[in-house]
Amino acid sequence: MNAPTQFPPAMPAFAEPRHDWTLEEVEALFALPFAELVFRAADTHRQWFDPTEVQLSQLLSVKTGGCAENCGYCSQSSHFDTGLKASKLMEAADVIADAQAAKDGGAQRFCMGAAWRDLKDRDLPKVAAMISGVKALGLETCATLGMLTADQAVALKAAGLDYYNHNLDTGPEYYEQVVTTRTYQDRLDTLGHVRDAGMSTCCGGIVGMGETRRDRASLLHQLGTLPEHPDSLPVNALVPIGGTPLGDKVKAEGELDGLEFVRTVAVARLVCPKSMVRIAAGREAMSRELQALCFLAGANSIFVGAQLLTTPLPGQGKDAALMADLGMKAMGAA
Ligand code: SAM
Ligand code: DTB
Ligand code: SF4
Repeated sequence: MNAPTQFPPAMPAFAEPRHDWTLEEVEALFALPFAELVFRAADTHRQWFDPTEVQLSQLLSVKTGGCAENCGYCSQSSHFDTGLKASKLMEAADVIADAQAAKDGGAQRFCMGAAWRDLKDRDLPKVAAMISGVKALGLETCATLGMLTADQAVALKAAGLDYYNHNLDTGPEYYEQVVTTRTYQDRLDTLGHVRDAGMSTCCGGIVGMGETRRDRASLLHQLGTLPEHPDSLPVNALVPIGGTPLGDKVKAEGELDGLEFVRTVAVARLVCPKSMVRIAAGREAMSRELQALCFLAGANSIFVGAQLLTTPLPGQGKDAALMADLGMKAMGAA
């Protein structure tokens, strides 16, 4: 009998993080046979993590709607009529009470999101009070407040902020189809300020906005060639919002195939092997089987609770049942 052939060529025995990825290499990963890609991603996943553990974050929209940016997917942009009711910045005490409830529900990280183009210095004291209050509960803290200056990043770090979420959203080539009120470089600059201030970065993007596979590869190429890979890498599946240009486009043209979402998760795991790869937005519309495939392909983080910022999540009951059925547990739990 002949010896089994090796197909495709062997992967490196140990997946050390690299920062010199070429776009062609990332595209070649996307093009692997599905089972080979998922196998490689699963192998890399367990080189760095316990594959039965999942990190749990909970979001709160601390300032909803009325945003000046024109992100073509977003329910909160004032450029589009999405029917969302805007509200002003929450009081710190209310945010801290919500964080306590999130902790009681099992969340490890609490992320405060604001529908802002950028953080204004006048809002900094209130935001700092929220962060220090949440941190005092023993939760990891995360915020996503739009663009930051270098000084603001230092101030947030001093208040007790562990993570800052700022997404690249898509590859540079598709970017102008998504948003025109800030540049790709603006996003990279904010990420630089976050790193320089000593905070951990949470940075990813959205798939299913009508982009090509090359655009998805280009996003992951950008993330994989950053000076430091993101500590958390959210892969959002577009939640199509009626009234937004991209939500309406996707409703008319059809949503991204689930297997392509799994491929994106797997390539994220291979390109950024030590990052927490999160199945972020859109999980409510995913079957249990699709989520299980994502975990197999290297996802190890989710948002829990009833909702993200303005869109629903599966919720505690369904998530607990899925974790139990998959034999998975919260990261760090006994
Ligand atoms: N305003 C801040 C900003 O954009 O940087 C922070 C909040 S913003 C809502 C955070 C991220 O949520 C966006 O960068 C985008 O990746 C994601 N997001 C927003 N709406 C989405 C949607 N409908 N579907 C999927 N992801 C979405
Ligand atoms: C991220 O990448 N996904 C989260 C978090 N960062 C802030 C936000 C998803 C928002 C989904 C749409 C909504 O709920 O409004
Ligand atoms: Fe504003 Fe953020 Fe929504 Fe863009 S994604 S419109 S910056 S809230």
